Amino acid sequence: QNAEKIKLKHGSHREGKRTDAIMQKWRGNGLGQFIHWGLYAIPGGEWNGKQYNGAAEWIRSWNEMPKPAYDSLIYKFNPVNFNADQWAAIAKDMGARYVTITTKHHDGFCLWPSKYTSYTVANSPWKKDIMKPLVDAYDKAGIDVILYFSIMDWNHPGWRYDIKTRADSIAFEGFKKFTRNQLIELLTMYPKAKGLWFDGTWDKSWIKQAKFADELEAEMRKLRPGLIIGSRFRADEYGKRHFDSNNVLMGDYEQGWERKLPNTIADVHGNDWDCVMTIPENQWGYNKAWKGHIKTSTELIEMTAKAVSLGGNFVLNFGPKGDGSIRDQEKRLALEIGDWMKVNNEAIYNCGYSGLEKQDWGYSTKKTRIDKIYMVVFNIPVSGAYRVKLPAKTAIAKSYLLADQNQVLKVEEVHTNEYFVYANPASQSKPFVIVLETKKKE
Ligand code: FHN
Repeated sequence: QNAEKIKLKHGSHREGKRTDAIMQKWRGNGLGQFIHWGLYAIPGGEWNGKQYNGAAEWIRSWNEMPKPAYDSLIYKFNPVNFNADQWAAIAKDMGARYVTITTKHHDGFCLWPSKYTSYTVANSPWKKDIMKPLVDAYDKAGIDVILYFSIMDWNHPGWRYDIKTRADSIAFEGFKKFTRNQLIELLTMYPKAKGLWFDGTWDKSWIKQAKFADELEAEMRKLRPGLIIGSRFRADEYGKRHFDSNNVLMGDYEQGWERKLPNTIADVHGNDWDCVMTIPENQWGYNKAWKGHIKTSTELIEMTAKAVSLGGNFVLNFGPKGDGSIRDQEKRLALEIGDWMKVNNEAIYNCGYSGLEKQDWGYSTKKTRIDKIYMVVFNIPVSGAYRVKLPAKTAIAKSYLLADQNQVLKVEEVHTNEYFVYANPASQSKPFVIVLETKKKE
């Protein structure tokens, strides 16, 4: 469409994907881990013997939860079983290549000793910085760290949902300074962090700050060249979020895929994106009583493959307990995913959209810059024949199972550029990968 473009001062500042090495690395990560950890992990979704129905990290907003009682959880924050190296090892074994960690969620509690508020780890019985050992441990494990930061802050006296009066405006100006200070502080204290993952940016008060947020973003990018910031940070001057008033993505990647995945490549408009996913239903922070459907490792692997096949990354959330340990169910799932990744990660890392028509057996990914296609199989055809349609002038040079490269598979061209690959995997209970090495057709 040739719709006339609106002149925007605070819209997107780039069209198309970033091409620098830092972003290419991010794009090729495939699988990530999300960590939601804060004071909410202590009640774990329960207060006075009653179970909160919402997400555990939102318990402060529950009528039954007295705000002073929540806020004084800071005096109970003493995670004696916290071990940053163990967390990083779990992520590494799972195959995660980046991690997003909540430095501060909506409750305003800071996992780093911020100088700008007293509501931090420094004033808890634990006293010590949590972010530093985490950033160091994940970095040592070769996992990139992204800092999650909630703009909405229930603890700050200047926070407003909207700005209606002059008093609101004065209060919010103070809040904006505080927010800027904290962000510069985080980037200065943790220079290894590769990006910021913003949240809590949907309220009117923040949406009205197009100029401030745009300038702050520019300042942060200048301070840390290559910094990755998604589409949740700021709105344009018309209050449009994620995509500006000209429908151009704001930020380096689309951050709208929360607990859902796109279905076709058209859904992602040629942008980078990642999907953040919970293991149970909508629970991010630790909840003692997971309810409803708990995703299996096979489902999570399928989501990972689907995300990569549509050019995105898949980020799986963990909610460590108040004492710093990670629940057994999460550890088990991480191990199961990791077992699969150890054999099949070639189909996930540095892979993206294959350009091939979707087939019923699963999802296809393609290695960047190499003529290799990976067919990640979730539905086994009774016939043993896996249909694949290649672009014109492309042929299959060789096909084999990623788990057993000696098993060369029979390939038959059934129509021009349409093939059957015949496979008989040893185990039919796990997803598996068929590799296609392609070549130019003579
Ligand atoms: O309200 C939060 C929620 O608690 C959680 O942090 C998720 C993660 O993407 N973000 C918000 C909801 O969009």
